[in-house]
Amino acid sequence: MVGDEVKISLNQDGTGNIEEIKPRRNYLSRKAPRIKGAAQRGERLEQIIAANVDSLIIVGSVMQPNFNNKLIDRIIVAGESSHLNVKIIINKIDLGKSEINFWNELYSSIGYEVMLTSALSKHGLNEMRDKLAGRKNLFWGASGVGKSSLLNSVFPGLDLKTKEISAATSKGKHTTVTTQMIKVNDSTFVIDTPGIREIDPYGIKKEDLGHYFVEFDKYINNCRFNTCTHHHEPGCGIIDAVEGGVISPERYESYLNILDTIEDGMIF
Ligand SMILES: Nc1nc2c(ncn2[C@@H]2O[C@H](COP(=O)(O)OP(=O)(O)OP(=O)(O)O)[C@@H](O)[C@H]2O)c(=O)[nH]1
Ligand SMILES: [Mg+2]
Ligand SMILES: [Zn+2]
Repeated sequence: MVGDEVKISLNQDGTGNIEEIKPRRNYLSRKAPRIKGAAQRGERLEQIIAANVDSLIIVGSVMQPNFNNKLIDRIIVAGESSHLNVKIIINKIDLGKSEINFWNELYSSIGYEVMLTSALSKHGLNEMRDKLAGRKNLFWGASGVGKSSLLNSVFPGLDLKTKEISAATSKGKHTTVTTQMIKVNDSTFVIDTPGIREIDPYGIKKEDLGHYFVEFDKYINNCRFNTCTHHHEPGCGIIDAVEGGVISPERYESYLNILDTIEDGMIF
């Protein structure tokens, strides 16, 4: 996988063989996406995106395509369950910013670093470069939000392929097709990935999902049952906190939305 540390042996002709894959410190994965049109048989397998990552940089855009908080929350769950440091970039702020303050404040208030950027007007790019320094950073998000454009703008010379989004659907065209890691200086790496349409986090049980919504943590001990899924159970500390206005309804809705896609009693 991208990010794996391996031992290789060199052949005389300059090619090499992988002899050993070092144990992974962590890795990011999701359930392998459904194949369009194909009948789904059996379990969906785990698809590993990259290994040994320090920061997961989740990228969304103000518009073209519209900011998709549900997708962001799903990616956050994948990152938290892999114990990665998670940061959020809201790109294309040159296209308008007012509605974005809401999301900026929401994610900041629960402890995530949020960067507002524009690859076009260059806003926020110095801050972005500083936040990436000394780490292995994986960029993930929907197609067309500007992951490759941002990387090109921050690290001149990268020359990653980018393409305009579809005028008809305002969706990206899946321009980046393979995941690649690039060393941008002695201690900093970036991993550009293909845009995703959907993400189902892999290997999460219903009763564990709440742990990957970081702001739920304080209230989970108030739940009457320790297997509470914060859905309908009486005496639920999370539902109380949502009703009391201390957990955002948008985040709780995302939680329910993901919970709904986890099959009962299964680690999927
Ligand atoms: N207005 C504006 N357009 C941007 C900005 N960043 C990127 N774009 C444009 O958005 C389009 C998509 O950018 P990409 O960098 O290819 O997006 P991506 O996230 O890498 O997309 P995939 O590789 O398909 O996942 C391109 O036409 C970019 O020029 C920005 O900050 N502002
Ligand atoms: Mg790209
Ligand atoms: Zn509960």
